[in-house]
Amino acid sequence: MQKRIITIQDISCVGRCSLTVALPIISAAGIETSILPTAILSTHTGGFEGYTFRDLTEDIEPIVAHWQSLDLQAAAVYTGYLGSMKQQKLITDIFDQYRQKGALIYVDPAMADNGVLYPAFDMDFALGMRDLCAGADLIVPNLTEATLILGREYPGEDYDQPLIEELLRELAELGPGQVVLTGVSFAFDRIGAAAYTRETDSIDYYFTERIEGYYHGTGDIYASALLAAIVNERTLAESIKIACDFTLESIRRTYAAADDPKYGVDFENGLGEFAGLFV
Ligand code: PXL
Repeated sequence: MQKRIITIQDISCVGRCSLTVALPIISAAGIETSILPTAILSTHTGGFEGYTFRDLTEDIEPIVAHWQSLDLQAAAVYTGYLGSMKQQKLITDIFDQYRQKGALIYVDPAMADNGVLYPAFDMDFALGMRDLCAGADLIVPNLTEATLILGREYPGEDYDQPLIEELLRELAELGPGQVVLTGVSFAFDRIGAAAYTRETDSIDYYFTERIEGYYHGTGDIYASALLAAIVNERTLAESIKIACDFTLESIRRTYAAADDPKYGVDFENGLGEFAGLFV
């Protein structure tokens, strides 16, 4: 039976992040992608002025109630950028429902980068995200999000392997059995991810070349590719590699074209090869 992932994130109409990347990436991996949009924005909130924002919180319960009447199954439920704290509470109930159906609960606590929260969020929102992560099986924070969730100081570039491993184990203690930390770098020209599995207390790393600059939406691309690989039964170590390579190649194309990274990166031209991994 074909697998289905339910993903709960905003629609940023322009800017290649959240649902506009999750849908094509997960679909390309052969998985049906059902969506629960949390908000509709004209663009994402990173670097654009005057964007529109329509909150869709009111639609969440009726949509999920209808799905329940269909007994809709899912291999995973994946949350990304959320519109409000009320949504965090509603999603806790969705997690409970789908955990019972055997779904993997997957949280990308998309709320911050480079030591700062995204413009729409405050510390209360970050605490709500911590609670959501506690109820997940697998989480995929960047270093900023990891430190916000743990109430620790953001270390900037000033960290070493023992600190990363401490963060991984602390995050897993909150609840998730597996944690993937993104944006990890121990050498200035290399960047990648660290993956922790509590059951075996094991840590895997994967690094690629670092391309200079800040590229919007790459966390969402990474998270979507990672989950697509996991639901396609790749190991966690294989999946962090697949997601890192896919994200790097997307950044590389946008860098080579000198396109404005505010509009996200060219993942589209990697989808053919990505799909080929899963046939
Ligand atoms: O890529 C994360 C993201 C998703 N959705 C919206 C955003 C951001 C990051 O800024 O603003 C609306």
